[in-house]
Amino acid sequence: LHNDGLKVGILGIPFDKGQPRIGVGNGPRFIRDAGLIKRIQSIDKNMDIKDYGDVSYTVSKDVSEEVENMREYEHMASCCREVSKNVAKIINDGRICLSLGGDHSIGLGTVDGHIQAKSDNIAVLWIDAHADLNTNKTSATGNVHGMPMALLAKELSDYWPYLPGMDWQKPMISLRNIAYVGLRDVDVYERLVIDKLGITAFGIEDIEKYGIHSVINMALEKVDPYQNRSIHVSYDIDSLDALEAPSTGTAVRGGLTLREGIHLMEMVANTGRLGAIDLVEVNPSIGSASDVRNTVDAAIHIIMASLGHKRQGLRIKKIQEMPLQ
Ligand code: HAR
Ligand code: MN
Ligand code: MN
Ligand code: MN
Repeated sequence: LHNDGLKVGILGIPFDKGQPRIGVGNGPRFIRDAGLIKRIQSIDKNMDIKDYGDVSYTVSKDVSEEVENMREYEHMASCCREVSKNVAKIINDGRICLSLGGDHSIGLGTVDGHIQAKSDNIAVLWIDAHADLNTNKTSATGNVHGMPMALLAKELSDYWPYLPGMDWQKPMISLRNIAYVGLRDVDVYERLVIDKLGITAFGIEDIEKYGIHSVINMALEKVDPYQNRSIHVSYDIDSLDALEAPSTGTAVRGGLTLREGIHLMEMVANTGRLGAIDLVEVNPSIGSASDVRNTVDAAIHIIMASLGHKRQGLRIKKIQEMPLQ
């Protein structure tokens, strides 16, 4: 079996201060309560799964200063520092780190932890309707979940003011090793940066044109040309169409189908180099009970595909694997 012996570490990050809506902090609990561990274990009974619980943090004194146009900066900075440490530890334990958000500002901490553990040798797929590439000068909202990519990128470090208490965070990833998939709601300045710096970005129009399979092959070819990097998939649930995943803070119609989301994760799983996954922006306070069920279920399907679950449409289990009557 391809994934026999896979080791996984689960980290809950119930952080909601990167955006204005309440509820997204309950994402980890809802995803766990929907049977996450049992369903992952069903992929392979030999898989070694460890739940590391939820990250907690206190706002530290060195981040007490306000930063212009960054709401709840001190919370984001303090939380992400803990997230980074925890993610690095899980990866150093030899596990694929599955981080459950929380809003997407936590991506700063998860990618940073992955960078620390793999000494820079990572590639990032940012699967999202949004680019999350604003600085505090370009953001129209001040919501920090729209900023993690700009904080992570080496090439953008000169565009930030001094950020108190963020000295632990080194913008070590080059935009060369980052690709977007699923974009369809990008701000003017974000678009300017994408074009000017030549960031690999596949908008929803590209998926329409080339199909998800080719798009992911092209994206991986760009960010990991020698096929030797640890892959980080930061999966914003709002990359999916609003009908597939309605319970999220900034839903956008016309997005990925769940089939496309699953297929792209199967492709990443097949590389054998998946190092970390974030599953963010599931907000159980938005929509009806069935909206929440659908959104959480979509999240679990995405996660299962990333950990080696195979759909049984073409490939039926071998006869030897069936239980004897
Ligand atoms: N670009 C907008 C902003 O900066 C909205 C982006 C945030 N929405 C998300 N992130 N869900 O992917 O505020
Ligand atoms: Mn505050
Ligand atoms: Mn996002
Ligand atoms: Mn988004």
